[in-house]
Amino acid sequence: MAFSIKLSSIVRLGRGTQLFSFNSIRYGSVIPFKLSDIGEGIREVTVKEWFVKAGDRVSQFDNICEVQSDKASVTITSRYDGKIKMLHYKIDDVALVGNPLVDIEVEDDIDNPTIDDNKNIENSIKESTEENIPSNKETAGKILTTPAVRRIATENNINLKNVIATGKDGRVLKEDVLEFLNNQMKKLNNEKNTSKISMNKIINIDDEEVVALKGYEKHMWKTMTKALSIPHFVYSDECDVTKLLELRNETKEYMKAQGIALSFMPFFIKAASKALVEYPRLNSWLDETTQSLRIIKRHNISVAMDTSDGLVVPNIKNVQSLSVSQIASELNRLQELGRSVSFPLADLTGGTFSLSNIGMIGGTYTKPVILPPQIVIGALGKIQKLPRFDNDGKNIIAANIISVSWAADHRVIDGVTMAKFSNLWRYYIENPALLMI
Ligand code: CAO
Repeated sequence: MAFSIKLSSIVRLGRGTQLFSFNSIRYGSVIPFKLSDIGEGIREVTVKEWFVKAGDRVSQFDNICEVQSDKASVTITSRYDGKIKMLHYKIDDVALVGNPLVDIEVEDDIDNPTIDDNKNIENSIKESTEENIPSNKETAGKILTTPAVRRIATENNINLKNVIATGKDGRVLKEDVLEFLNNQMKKLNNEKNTSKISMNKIINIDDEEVVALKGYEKHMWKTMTKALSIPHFVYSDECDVTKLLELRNETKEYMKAQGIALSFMPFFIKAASKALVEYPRLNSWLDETTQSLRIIKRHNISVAMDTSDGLVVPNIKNVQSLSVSQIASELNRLQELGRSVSFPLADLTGGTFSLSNIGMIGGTYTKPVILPPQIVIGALGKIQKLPRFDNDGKNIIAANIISVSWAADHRVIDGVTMAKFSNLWRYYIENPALLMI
């Protein structure tokens, strides 16, 4: 469910007359279509896919491109009818909010107008804008103009004080605003060319490559730097997963027939949720400013996921109400999104407790890093066949062992609570039938 930016561009000019849209003010005008503010404090995005190329015709709401911030993927749709003149970025380039994504040669509502038609349009604009000027000469911060022109300026983040006015009595005309826009475009293109030249200078060294951090990598930088200030208490243990292996082997094929790939992870997740029922404080967000814990009843379990674009941590919502197979199905869905690296924002936000399974790669113990504002993360090592004493303590048997390491924010969680939680989690994992009830 990627969200799209959809803005109506119909301009109504006085007395309810709908004359034309802003994008058809002048037939053939080239308009920089800028990346709008997409919320969540996102200032820059990486361009992941173009749905258009130069020369393509687009209509309002047609898909232009897919961009990815450090939080989500967003499909950008056209605000204009017209022809794509130029794409400002290549795939994987970083685009800044407020800067042009593409140039669009906008079209008039009237097909192929003749010069006279254009004149008529211009005239009707003039007439209508004149009609819209209030009798007391409406001003905006002492700038004399019409509401329609002011709206165009607002849509394009233009401060009217910077526009050279050529109208009567210093009035800013829409032509002035368009001229200003054109100049800005030229300036921006020059700046882009200059920065490209200096960047080439840096990376054209034979034995080095400069790689700028992007998207999820930048997010990892931010959250992990923030996590540095958290005093981590780490508690590790091992757990016999022999019964779990059997249970999973027994059910795996059946689940596969239902279209669900069942790994160990859904059991680890369910066991964490069941243990959280007993230790609800661990499912919290820490508010450092008010020094308070927000204990959350929903178990939105975040799962560290390896993707081609780096570490992403989507979460499975309301695990407390889900069965193991429902968790498996949700995990499959997230893994599918991980393959195309296109997570909707909703899957990436709201996590309350984290698990990281790195065991399919290897490793025994690891020290996981907490994902603030959460306060606990668990990490799993590789399942290994290891010699262990049986329950009587007399015979050595081949046991299937997995190690688990919990990291807790020691400002708010003490070691004993973490150890008790871990024991309960281990109990569920060693008696996995309980997870199916
Ligand atoms: N030990 C041994 N085998 C394991 C295992 C473990 N701890 N965990 C999973 N496996 C097995 C699975 O059972 C599966 O085998 P089958 O094909 O026989 O079923 C295989 O390894 C691959 O598993 P998977 O990756 O498809 O599925 P999963 O549910 O176990 O894990 C996910 C899902 C998203 C956790 C995993 O794909 C992933 O991305 N892990 C990396 C997490 C990570 O990057 N952690 C580090 C964070 S800090 O940088």
